[in-house]
Amino acid sequence: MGQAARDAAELLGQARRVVIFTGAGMSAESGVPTFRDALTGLWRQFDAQALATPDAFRADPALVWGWYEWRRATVRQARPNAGHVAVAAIEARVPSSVLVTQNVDDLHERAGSAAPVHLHGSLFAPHCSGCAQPAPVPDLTEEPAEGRRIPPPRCARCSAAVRPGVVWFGEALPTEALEAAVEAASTCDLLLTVGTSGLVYPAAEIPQVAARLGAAVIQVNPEETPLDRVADVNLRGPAARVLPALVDAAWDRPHGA
Ligand code: BJW
Ligand code: ZN
Repeated sequence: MGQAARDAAELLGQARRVVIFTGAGMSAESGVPTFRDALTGLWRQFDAQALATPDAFRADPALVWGWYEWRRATVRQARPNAGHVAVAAIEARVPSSVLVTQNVDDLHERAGSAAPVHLHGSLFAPHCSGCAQPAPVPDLTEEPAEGRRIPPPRCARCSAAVRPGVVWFGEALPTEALEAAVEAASTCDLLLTVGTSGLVYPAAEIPQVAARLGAAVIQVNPEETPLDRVADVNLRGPAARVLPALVDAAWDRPHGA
């Protein structure tokens, strides 16, 4: 084990209040493409930053709804990886820990995390674009409908188009979730950021808030990110390998062994 890994294990083993802050890299090893790699195969002709906007949905609802149907199907076929399981293990070890995720999948829940704070909503909570009434999640299509336009269902109450329950560019984050995340980051002694590019605001402020108020910050990411300079320890590697090793080193083995 290298010095960075030993330092991280020491910090985690001693922390009383931990915030785990996750992004798309967390689910990459489950086969869910990251946001910046989101448009694979037939979707490659589009731009994710342009599709994840209210304007795109207004201009071509079937294109945007089809993309989200395909992503929902991809996530349903995916399984939590060893990294998600390690996150749930940290929560079990440190009772006053808070999991804050930017991810719109449900892999943390399926790995045993009881109540992740979802800053960017969920693929599984569509609602009406007119009256905001929650709409039922559509049935699983047999195959992910890659590259297909699918017209969104209509709201049972007002007949406006149903939209994905995610936060698009230019939209406000859910107030309760953002407040819970800021509160947790302001009062933790350790923040563990995993698999996020740290490019999208205001979510990217969360690790910065923790650091500014004196918490230690550990980052897990195979690549460099703007959060490198915020982090006290950078663990360069994939979440499904690095996180289980970190948990083992923090609690299951004597330090220095
Ligand atoms: C691995 C790995 C492995 C790979 N293990 N790691 C300040 C400055 C400039 C602009 C702004 C600003 N403040 C706000 C803005 C505008 C905008 C913004 O931030 N733009 C930037 C791009 C510049 N922000 C907004 O518009 C936000 N709203 C807002 O500000 O509202 C203001 C307002 C207030 C009041 C009223 C009205 C308005 C909303 C942002 C919403 C973001 N939504 C998305 C889409 C969700 C739905 C969907 O999924 O389709 O959320 S965008 C997308 O990015 C998604 C993600 O949650 C988010 C973050 O991405 P993430 O998770 O970091 O993924 P990637 O792909 O970027 O990175 C993956 C990382 O994993 C990489 O680093 C890899 O190396 C790593 N990795 N394999 C570990 N195995
Ligand atoms: Zn409606």
